[in-house]
Amino acid sequence: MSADKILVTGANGQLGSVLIPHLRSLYGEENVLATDIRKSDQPDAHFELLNASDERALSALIRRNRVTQVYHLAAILSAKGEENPLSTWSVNTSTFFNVLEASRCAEVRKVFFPSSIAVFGTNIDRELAGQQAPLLPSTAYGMSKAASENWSHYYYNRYGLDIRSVRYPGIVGYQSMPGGGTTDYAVDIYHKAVRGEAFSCFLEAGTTLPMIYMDDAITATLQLMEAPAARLKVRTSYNLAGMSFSPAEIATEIRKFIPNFEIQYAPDFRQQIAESWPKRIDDAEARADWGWKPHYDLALMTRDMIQHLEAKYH
Ligand code: AKB
Repeated sequence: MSADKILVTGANGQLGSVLIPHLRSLYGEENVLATDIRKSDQPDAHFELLNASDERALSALIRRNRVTQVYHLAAILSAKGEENPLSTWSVNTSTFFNVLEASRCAEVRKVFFPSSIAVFGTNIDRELAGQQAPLLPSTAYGMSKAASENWSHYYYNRYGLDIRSVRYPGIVGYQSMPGGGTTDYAVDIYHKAVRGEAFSCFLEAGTTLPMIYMDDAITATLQLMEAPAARLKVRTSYNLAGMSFSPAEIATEIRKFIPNFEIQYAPDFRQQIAESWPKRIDDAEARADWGWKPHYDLALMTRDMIQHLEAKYH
């Protein structure tokens, strides 16, 4: 079998920009094609502009490059998505359909699709969301992810397309900034703290949400994509957990390193989104099926974030 050729959409985003170097070290620099709707500010010989809503362009690119794996990361996130729900639905689902169809009709062997904890709503026990909990999302973003999960299941069963997916919690990392999500505060807070600035939090002090450290998110993604297909029983999307914490808890942890760190609370519309999501995720099936186990908790993550951001800012 010839070498894998990987296509990543949404390559400039929070996850893509960190995942791509990992993919390149696994598959070879020239075998990972990064694409995004906007040009990257980093020079990259293997980058192409691509609007994944453009079915023909996506399909041509997949064929031209003999792509065998697609990581479809392009999406509008939960908070930004509420500004224009219909266009969020349209962008998120149309790009996904384009990936599904282009993959099915070409030589693509595997697709990675990021789902989210946003697929859950207030109809479940928010203390711990199980793998099989019914999905009643509160946002257009969540609805687009829930529907896409079902379409993944459909393409797998009907066409044998090997689509793999996790429901990411909020991703926290020092390498890149998120944009348009409800969990974004958990990245921003570290940047403000290390720069010696006070932080105004758009969620209330006690709002607990599931989160994961970037290193663990990357490990989980690669582990799932490398797992033998026969072991994967969930073909919608796997629950994935890292840790859970509230803004007050992260502030307490930060103060162990930066004692004079100040936080104020000014909840906005994102509070309601956060309150519709579970506080904790039960990822027993990911652990059993492909050996998932997170490494980072809040204390370890905080130490690492602060160390890296100190080096960046001071
Ligand atoms: C968001 O906040 O929208 C994302 C997510 C949890 O999917 N980070």
